[in-house]
Amino acid sequence: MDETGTTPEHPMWLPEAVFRGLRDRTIAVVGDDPLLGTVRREADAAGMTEVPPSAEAELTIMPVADLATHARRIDAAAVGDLGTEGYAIAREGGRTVIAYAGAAGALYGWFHVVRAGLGDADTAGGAASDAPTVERHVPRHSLRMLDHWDNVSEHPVMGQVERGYAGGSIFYEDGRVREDLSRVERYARLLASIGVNRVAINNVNVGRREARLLTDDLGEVSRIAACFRPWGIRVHLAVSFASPITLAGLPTADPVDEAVQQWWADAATRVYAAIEDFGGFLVKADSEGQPGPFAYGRDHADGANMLAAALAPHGGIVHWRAFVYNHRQDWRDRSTDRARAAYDHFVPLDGRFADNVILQVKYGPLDFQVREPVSPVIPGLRETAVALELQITQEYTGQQRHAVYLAPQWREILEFAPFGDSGPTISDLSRGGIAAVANVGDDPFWTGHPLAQANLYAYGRLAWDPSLDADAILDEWAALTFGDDTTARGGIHRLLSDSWRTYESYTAPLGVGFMVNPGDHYGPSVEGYEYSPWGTYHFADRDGIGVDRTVATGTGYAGQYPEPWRSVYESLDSVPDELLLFFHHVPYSHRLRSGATVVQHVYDTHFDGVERVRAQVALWDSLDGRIDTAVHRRVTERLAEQLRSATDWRDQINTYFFRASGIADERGRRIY
Ligand code: GCV
Repeated sequence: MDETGTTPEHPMWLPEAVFRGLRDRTIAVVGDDPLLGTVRREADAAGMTEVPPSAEAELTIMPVADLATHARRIDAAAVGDLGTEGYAIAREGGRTVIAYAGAAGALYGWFHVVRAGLGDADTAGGAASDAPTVERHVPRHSLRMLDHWDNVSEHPVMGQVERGYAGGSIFYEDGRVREDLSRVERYARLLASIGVNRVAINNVNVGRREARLLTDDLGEVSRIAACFRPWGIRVHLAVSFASPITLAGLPTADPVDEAVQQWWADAATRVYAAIEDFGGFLVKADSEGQPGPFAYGRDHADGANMLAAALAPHGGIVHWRAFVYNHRQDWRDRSTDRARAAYDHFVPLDGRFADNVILQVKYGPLDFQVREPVSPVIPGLRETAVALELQITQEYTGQQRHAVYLAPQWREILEFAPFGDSGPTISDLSRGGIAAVANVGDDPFWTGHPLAQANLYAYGRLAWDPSLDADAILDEWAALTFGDDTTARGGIHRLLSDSWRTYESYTAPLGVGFMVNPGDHYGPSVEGYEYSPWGTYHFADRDGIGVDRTVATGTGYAGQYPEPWRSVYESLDSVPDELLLFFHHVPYSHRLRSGATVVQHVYDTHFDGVERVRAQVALWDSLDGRIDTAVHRRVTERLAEQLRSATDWRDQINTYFFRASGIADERGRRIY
């Protein structure tokens, strides 16, 4: 607490201490792009001394094109093509050179050096005789986006940030854009340090108030864009497909109507007049009550292409979400399968989307569950740019009250090879980049649970390089955030490293999904969605549980995958245990590949999961005194809630399965 009685903003992963090793070192910066200005200001704030370019500066940042002029004979051929955002690092004799082709590369190279350090000053002044070795860093995905589900005004049910667990919006206050956007500036810097380059600043559920960001509030949006611009980040807006009606009073929003097309074209022109580097539109259409082209008998290619045409002259992009399904399903109807919906809607449209349309696809076919198979839409779309959508905000993974490090899950998704091991991965197939739902708010710790900051950090690092190891990212984040204490860092590593699987172990088992409280999606409610219209059922009865999604006897969803996965998922002999109940309805006594029966697996994992949380609590307690007091206190509170909630999950799930199956725990543990 400070003297005003409030907890000061916790600095996330760039506290002052991180810059210690740069103080009083020399830097030469070549170039005059505004992003180089940002680098100069950063270096100055870090206590570096700017010197004219010469072989002796300890850090030189220069364009590849000028490398020949550098006395240290860096091989420009080894640097190769860096694109607009890549950089190369050459180190030799205590000197470091960052070579860039586009100015954003200089900024990312700067943050690389902040993370990795400048090297030992004692070796400075080494001979300029040997050409230094060169390390290249080029982002794997050129669009690395964050989607904020922020409402300008408080939503009566969802609050200001839909599925936000970290307080109010950092952008809006009292129904308008905040006067003081200094926190957005600090946020932009943090995002740049992990390579994020696009931010959508409002909820995909676009209310009437939010729709006006596109028109009346452009001046305000442009203030937000100005906070992000010095950090190489472009701003996008989520727009409502019905805007021509709701904002302009047109009688229709039909995408083939010329007046509608003109309205969007004019809207885009006005946006670009105000914000030259505006990124584009993000659209949730015909989904969960949002308007869309279906109302006019048009399809989603018609809708997306109309917006794309409006943005194309300005270089803008449409992110069109594939999250389209019937949310008014009758639970009695066993022929409709929500998991099929995105593929059924979008794959037949493949090849019809304009070049500046990106289809944004959630990683799984349902909705950000702790375990889902990877969406078959991504391999299914061969001629359309696809962006993978992840969820950093922990809607179904503990809502930033449970410590759940999500990078291991994201790594599994990114490296999944839908056509078999020798084929492309999901990362390869996500040609439109990666997007993720953001997890920050105006909370002093930014993310509610201070340890949830690791997820934001890991997202940026993986979007840049999906091959990075999840544990290595965790250690990098812990070192930047918590400093030199190796005991503290080791403890944080142990607490978080496997926490996604811990969470999975005490919640919905074997890929069956949901079982959460309807509405807020927190805590167990085994039958919460069973008779609802939302299409997420587990079909448990006295004999068994799970959804038959096979081609042979079920909904046919397994057939949306290419081989080998279609066959792997289709057969009980090959389906991975963790997805068994997503693909098959089986008796409780069905034996998993692990050897345990389904019901015994449920008991074992749920008892074990709670013990694992108990161990996390003890571990954290042991770090008292080693971690900033306010951070320690907040995490202690959250862990207490996690233990309570995990116990609740264990007891409800175990009891449900016991009552349904009548099969006792082999080990005779307490079931209610
Ligand atoms: C923004 C789920 C969430 C909604 C969210 C929606 C989406 O249904 O519960 O809050 O709405 O996904 O991704 O559009």
